[in-house]
Amino acid sequence: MSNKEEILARLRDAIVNLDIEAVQKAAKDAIDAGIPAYKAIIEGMAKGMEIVGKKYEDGEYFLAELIMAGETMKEGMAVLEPYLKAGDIKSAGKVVIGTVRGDLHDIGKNVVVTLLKAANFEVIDLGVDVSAEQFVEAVKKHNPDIVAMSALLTTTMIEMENVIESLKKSGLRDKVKIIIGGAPITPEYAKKIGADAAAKDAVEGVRRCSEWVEAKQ
Ligand code: B12
Repeated sequence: MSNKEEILARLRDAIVNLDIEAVQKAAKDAIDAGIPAYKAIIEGMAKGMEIVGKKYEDGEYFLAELIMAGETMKEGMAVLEPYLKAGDIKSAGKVVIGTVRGDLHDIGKNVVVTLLKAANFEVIDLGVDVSAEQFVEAVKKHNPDIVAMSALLTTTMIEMENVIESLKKSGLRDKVKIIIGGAPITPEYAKKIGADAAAKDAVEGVRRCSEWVEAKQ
């Protein structure tokens, strides 16, 4: 295993072990070793979150561990965030983003927000548990290029369709591109509900947003 692979594995394991000190140390080592910050997030810490999710499914971890894993990830993000600024993608557009109604998961959304900002986007972050009405109001108020939605629960992903329907009813649907993401989201689902794209991770999502904005310019 190369030094870089070893550091990414340490980032992953620190999340799984809910070890804040270890994640901070591994995040610093990642920067020192020249690993791009986004890679440390996606290929290190986010991989750890996947394992945490599996352990929860298997009954080995409980809600308390999920919360601790979320906190550990936030501490790691805090170390890496300042280094994301040197983003290699350059494009300026405006994005309204939120986690849909009923859903409180925001770690993945926050990764997307961080990478969007690093790529020079103006981001209006509506937070979690965002209703269709709130999305519509935000689009009216901010006139964004893109609406981005996150859902982590199979029971809340249906809210995305409600948001799109509400945008249609308000005559705003064709003014924006819509991208959706989160663990249960697939390109097929995006197509079914009339979104423009689905992204499997934040890097892919931000790349897509950049393409849309560049095509406009
Ligand atoms: C951490 C966590 C929590 C934390 C959330 C803390 C927080 N502040 O977000 C807490 C403890 C609060 C929590 C609560 C619950 N959770 Co939870 N949680 C997780 C866990 C372990 C990790 C999620 C995570 O943060 N992953 C890391 C991030 C980086 O990944 P991500 O979110 O997938 O995001 C990436 C991509 O999907 C993408 N992305 C995400 N959003 C978007 C948006 C756009 C626009 C784009 C482009 C990309 C994109 O980019 C991100 C980065 O690359 C998952 C398991 C899993 N494997 O997903 C379960 C999981 C999502 N939770 C689950 C459940 C059941 C719950 C609860 C119902 C538990 C309970 N009994 O109360 C509650 C629901 C609360 C609610 N109403 O929302 C289930 C969902 C099952 C299902 N299929 O519906 C999962 C899958 C666990 C499991 N295996 O059973 N949870």
